[in-house]
Amino acid sequence: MPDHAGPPGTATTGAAPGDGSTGSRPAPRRWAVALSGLLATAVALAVTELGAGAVPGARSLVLAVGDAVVDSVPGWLERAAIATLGTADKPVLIGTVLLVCAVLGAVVGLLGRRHRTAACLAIAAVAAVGVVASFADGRTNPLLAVVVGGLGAAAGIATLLVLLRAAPHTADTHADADAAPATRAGSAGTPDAGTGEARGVQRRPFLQLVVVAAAVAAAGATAGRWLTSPDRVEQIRAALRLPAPAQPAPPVPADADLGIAGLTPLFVPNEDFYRIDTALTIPQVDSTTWSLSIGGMVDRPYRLTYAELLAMPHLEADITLACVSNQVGGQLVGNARWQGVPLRALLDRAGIQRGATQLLGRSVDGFTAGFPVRTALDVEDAMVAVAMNGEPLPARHGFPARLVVPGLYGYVSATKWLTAIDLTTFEDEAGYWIPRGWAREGPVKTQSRIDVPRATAPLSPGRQPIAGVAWAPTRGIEQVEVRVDDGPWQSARLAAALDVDTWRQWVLEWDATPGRHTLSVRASDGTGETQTDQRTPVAPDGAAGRHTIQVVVAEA
Ligand SMILES: Nc1nc2c(c(=O)[nH]1)N[C@H]1C(S)=C(S)[C@@H](COP(=O)(O)O)O[C@H]1N2
Ligand SMILES: [Mo]
Repeated sequence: MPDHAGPPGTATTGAAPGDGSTGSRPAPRRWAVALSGLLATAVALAVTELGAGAVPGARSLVLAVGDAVVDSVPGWLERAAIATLGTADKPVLIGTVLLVCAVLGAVVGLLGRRHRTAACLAIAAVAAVGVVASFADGRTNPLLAVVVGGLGAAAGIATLLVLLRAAPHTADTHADADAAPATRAGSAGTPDAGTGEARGVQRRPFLQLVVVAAAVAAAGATAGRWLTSPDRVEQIRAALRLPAPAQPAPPVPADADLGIAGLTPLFVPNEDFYRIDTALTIPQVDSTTWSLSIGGMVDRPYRLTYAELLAMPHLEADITLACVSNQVGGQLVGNARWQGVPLRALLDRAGIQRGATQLLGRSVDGFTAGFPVRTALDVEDAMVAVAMNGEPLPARHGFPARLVVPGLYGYVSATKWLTAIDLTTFEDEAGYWIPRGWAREGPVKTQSRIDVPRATAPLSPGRQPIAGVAWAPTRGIEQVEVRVDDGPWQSARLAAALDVDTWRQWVLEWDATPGRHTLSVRASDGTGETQTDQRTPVAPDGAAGRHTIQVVVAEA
């Protein structure tokens, strides 16, 4: 009696290690090969995850595929997905990629039932898709992607071969008495069944290997995710000490924040600050291995580590950041105190070459945003920021470094998880959103918003504030006016101005009378320009129009 305690099938597969017919030899059971393929794919993915976590500059192939999907779907579909799925769009996408991998894995296993070489090649092909997706968005070092993908494929193929050899057969002449009894003899309904031999299904050794493969996959994936986990980067971030800025922001006047209940605070706390980005998962960038390169059309390209960036003289500035997708009256705008290195200092050191017209920021996640070189040099306080409201940038707002440029919408300027600043031209390369239907240049439009009263809140008659915020970064807010119903435009009281780049709170005391009322606001910026009444949609260059709300005041 042959001993099959070792990897079963070693004696029988020697004749047909690869493709080709297995002759009269029984084929492994379908469920077993499907499971083998699934696990082989899982092990392959886990190894790529581990590689992505362990090697700086490498990145998850699963996420690369997800991002490639996001990048290649038409803009309208991306917006529709965001509209219908909301913040669930990203988990749904990643889940879909994993599900497709699982199905492909099972199919690969079934293929491996009779065609092992083909199945091995199929696993390599799945890994290759991930590698190619990594090339496409250019966010990983291509060589690292090949290495990580290759290791994953090798691990997957090895797993597949081991499991296929061990997979129980529909009929097996070498039935092992210790294995599960042949209770299902004849029930499989395969052509091989019913040879009259004792049919043992060698399940136990196979299932042991299944457990091992599943454990390897789970451990690899967990370790890989841990290495890039928020917890780890959060620990690094929490231990950081920021230098005192060489050029601190001017003191905040006492009456810069009116302190009205329900009114957005002058500085939006980091936890409440709006977040907009295309990232599937918040990039967790290790500041100890991160660096920023300054290159392209410059005389002296160079690279800075995080420590070097911290060692340069810092500037502190209060800058209101706005999203081009902000609707009139919307919440995609916020004000924070930023600290970082002035862009001009970084550019002077590199020496900008004649002909460079665009400064393109590149993110570790492949996102890019570009704006005129002139803006980078002329707009005071444009910076590579490392801190937000007195703490290192939160991961979701771009840790370890991001661009902040007063007066420009985020989509053309505020690159988070910044990894490179390239001097180029607008003809040579366009930022992420430009080919997706957004304007090449994105100056922030003068806007104002009513925060108080809330349109939905029940109001009682009598004296109460109408209050909100108004912004026109780089130009400043000169005047805010409020109109009740068809009355005259009345000047609101403005909070003290911090800076032209900072929004201003405003308030108008209103003697509310019972009934339904329409409240409108309009701001005038430092150039004397007043907000237009003409509403335009957010695309292509930001919403225009005045915020108007309806309120109902109860009877006394
Ligand atoms: N890497 C990266 N940076 C990015 C984006 C992005 O999608 N990816 N979105 C930009 C846009 S559209 C805006 S409005 C701001 C928002 O910055 P916040 O999320 O810190 O508020 O980030 C900008 N920087
Ligand atoms: Mo944005």
